[in-house]
Amino acid sequence: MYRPDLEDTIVAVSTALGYGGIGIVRLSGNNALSIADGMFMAKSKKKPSEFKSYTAHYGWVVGSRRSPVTGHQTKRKLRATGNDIIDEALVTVMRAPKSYTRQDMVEINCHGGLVVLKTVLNLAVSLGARLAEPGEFTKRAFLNGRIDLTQAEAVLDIIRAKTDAFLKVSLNQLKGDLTLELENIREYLMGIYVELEAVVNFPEDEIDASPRRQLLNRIRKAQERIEKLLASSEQGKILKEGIKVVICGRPNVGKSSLLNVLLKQPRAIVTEIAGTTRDTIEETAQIRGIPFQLIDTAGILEPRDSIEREAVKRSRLHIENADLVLFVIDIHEKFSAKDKEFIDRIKGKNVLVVLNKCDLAAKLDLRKITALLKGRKMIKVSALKRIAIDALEKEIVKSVWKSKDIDTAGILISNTRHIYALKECGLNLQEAEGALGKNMPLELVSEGVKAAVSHLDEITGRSVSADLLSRIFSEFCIGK
Ligand SMILES: Nc1nc2c(ncn2[C@@H]2O[C@H](COP(=O)(O)OP(=O)(O)OP(=O)(O)O)[C@@H](O)[C@H]2O)c(=O)[nH]1
Ligand SMILES: [Mg+2]
Repeated sequence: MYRPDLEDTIVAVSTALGYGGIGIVRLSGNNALSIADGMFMAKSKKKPSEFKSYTAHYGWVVGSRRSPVTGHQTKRKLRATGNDIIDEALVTVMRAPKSYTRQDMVEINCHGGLVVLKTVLNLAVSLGARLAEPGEFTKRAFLNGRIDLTQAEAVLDIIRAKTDAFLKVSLNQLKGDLTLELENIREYLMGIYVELEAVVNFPEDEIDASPRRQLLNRIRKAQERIEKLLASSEQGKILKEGIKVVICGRPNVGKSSLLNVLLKQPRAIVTEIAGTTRDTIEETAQIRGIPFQLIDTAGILEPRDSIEREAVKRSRLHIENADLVLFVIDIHEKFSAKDKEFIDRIKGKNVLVVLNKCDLAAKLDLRKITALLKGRKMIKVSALKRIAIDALEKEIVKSVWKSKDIDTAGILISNTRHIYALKECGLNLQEAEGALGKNMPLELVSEGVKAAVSHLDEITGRSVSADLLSRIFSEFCIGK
């Protein structure tokens, strides 16, 4: 079948742009080998098209101003034809179908400089390659059936993983663990669908009450598997996106000191002057293997100018969107109306009360706090003297991470697209179950099961619109 999006030979710099020991220019497509022949001179005097698959060859990338280079040439001859050595390189050829894209591929390992890589890239383009779009190599791997859509998405997750735990989960997905589970459920549902259709089309074989009950149980089993996948999404999303923790409290209680201690670096300015932090400060940190987005806010309550007004607006917004609020109080001070104002702001939020400055004598009446923040966990720490910081970290993790362990061996759903489709699939099964239970026509049950299957197919990419595909792959970096 002619696939226009697979016909061109594409080229891209696959390593991050910037200075590096090496940089890789990657080609994929029918003409990858002939293009490489036109720009690479191996020391062995062999052409890339003569290289064995998966062998690396040392040589030079040579630029052609007038005509492409063919085979090995002496330096004098090179100069005479207007060619120049652009870089020393190592070239690997991976022939179809045993390559990332299932097409002929060439990887040119050059030096990792911006000018070098750009020149090599332009050279490939001048020989007929087209600049690859973001994620186009992985898209080809998907379109050529080497991986399914969840595996393609896992590649993106691996590149963007913020923690070891999420990296492991994404690797499982790339290995095909999620694909396997989804395909198993699909097969199971298709079995039910085929049986239902047989009865719908040959009504003389209408099933009686007992098989109806059996069918109901089977649909429920599939539903349980979908629910199990969905249940993992809370952990999955947290591992992927991080947990938003907002540090708030009135001025001078030690919010910025606490941020610095949790980050293990002096990120925010700390002074004894109340109102030191005016803008919100956001940083990411890993606490016990879980990614956190820590946000230090201004403690100002009565803004004096437009900058402070904006700061107050931002801290309110952050509190609204927080997964966890660290409400900091100075244990060395008496409870004040300002503390109370913050308590009003964090009503209804997941709050951990941090009683800071425990290295100093306590003047705070804890009963007031307990009464106002009923049921909220409290912990005494000293950001300055680093007292009980370990315990605080444990409490932070505990208040957002409900289960004991991070199960990186299993499947964790983390992709919003998957969550949405699984929910839809579950709803369709629920409808089918309802129709079956109420003795409604089996056509309705069959329709529900079929719709459920179509949502699974959306996830794996068995049936996916071109629009969705381009949306998914546009998130990739160029060269992947
Ligand atoms: N003794 C003692 N002093 C602390 C502790 N934590 C912070 N401080 C001091 O309290 C003062 C205020 O600390 P910051 O971290 O700037 O407080 P903040 O809540 O960020 O203040 P604003 O940015 O003004 O809202 C500084 O002088 C800190 O050194 C602590 O645990 N013990
Ligand atoms: Mg501060």
